[in-house]
Amino acid sequence: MHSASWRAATVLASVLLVGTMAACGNSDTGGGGTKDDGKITMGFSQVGAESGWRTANTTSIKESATAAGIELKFDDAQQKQENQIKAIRNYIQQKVDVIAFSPVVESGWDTVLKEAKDAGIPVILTDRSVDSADKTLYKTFLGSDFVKEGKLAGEWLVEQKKTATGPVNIVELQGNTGAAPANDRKKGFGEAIAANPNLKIIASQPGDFTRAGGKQVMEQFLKANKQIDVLFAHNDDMGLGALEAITAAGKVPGKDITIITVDAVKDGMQALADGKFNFIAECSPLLGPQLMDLAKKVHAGETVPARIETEETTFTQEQAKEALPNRKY
Ligand code: GYE
Repeated sequence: MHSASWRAATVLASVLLVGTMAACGNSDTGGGGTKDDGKITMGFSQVGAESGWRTANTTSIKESATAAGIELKFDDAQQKQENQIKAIRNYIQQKVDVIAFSPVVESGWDTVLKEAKDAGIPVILTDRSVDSADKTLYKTFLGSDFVKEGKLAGEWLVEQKKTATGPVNIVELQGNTGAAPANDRKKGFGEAIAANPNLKIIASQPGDFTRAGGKQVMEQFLKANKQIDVLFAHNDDMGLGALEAITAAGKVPGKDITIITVDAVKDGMQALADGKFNFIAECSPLLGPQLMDLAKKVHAGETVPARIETEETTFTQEQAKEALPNRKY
């Protein structure tokens, strides 16, 4: 019921957005813009380039800005919150029309968000959320339900291991410390596997959402733990890095160790189709078109839904084989 109502909200949000786009379509001022040239300027602060997901997300944002006629100022924060805060302050100084960003961590944004609000610049949270108590500091949050992704991953495992009579040892590769998808995927997965007391997380460490991080932490896990049955990696890239460590340890990924990841980028889907991964919960990086629609709307002073959720699915090995030829990212 929860997911059905979210779906309805998402559909409703899309309908409203399409309506706005149509309404703005013929306007030279870009939806009630106050700038001389009528063009909306967006300042976007990106987390970094840590994963295949992030690369696809950046491409989506850049291409959609061009398609929507929005002038994009783009900054790569290299996974550092201080760089994001600096970029946002620059955008405020430059008096951009809209600020959008994907917060590298959840906490510590109140001051800079307040500065944007005081300057009258609307902020759109993209992909990841913040934990600010004051919800008026931003207009909306566009992105996935990360708890749900973790839950879907955990539920699949519960089903796979329902006949297990002894302990099932799970290791977990977390995203960067303090990031919404790391916190939420951990939570959702943990809640789902609680259904079977045989399923135990024996080690859990951040691998920073990168291949190098995934490889390095998996090496440590393999050294420290004799029996590892399952790996849950918070994204494909860490899972892909872990494959190298697993193979080097003389184990067969996808067989000796069941591997579950999140994202479903092309390389992850290939590993799944090849039998090296066992299950992926999808997380869509293609947020650009919706983000640009939202920017036009908030710039025009229209009310937008406080939360817009991305539609996602899951993939088994068979489903990955089918989906792979048409996968765009
Ligand atoms: O899953 C991971 C990326 O915030 C949803 O960040 C995003 C996550 C994604 O580095 O691959």
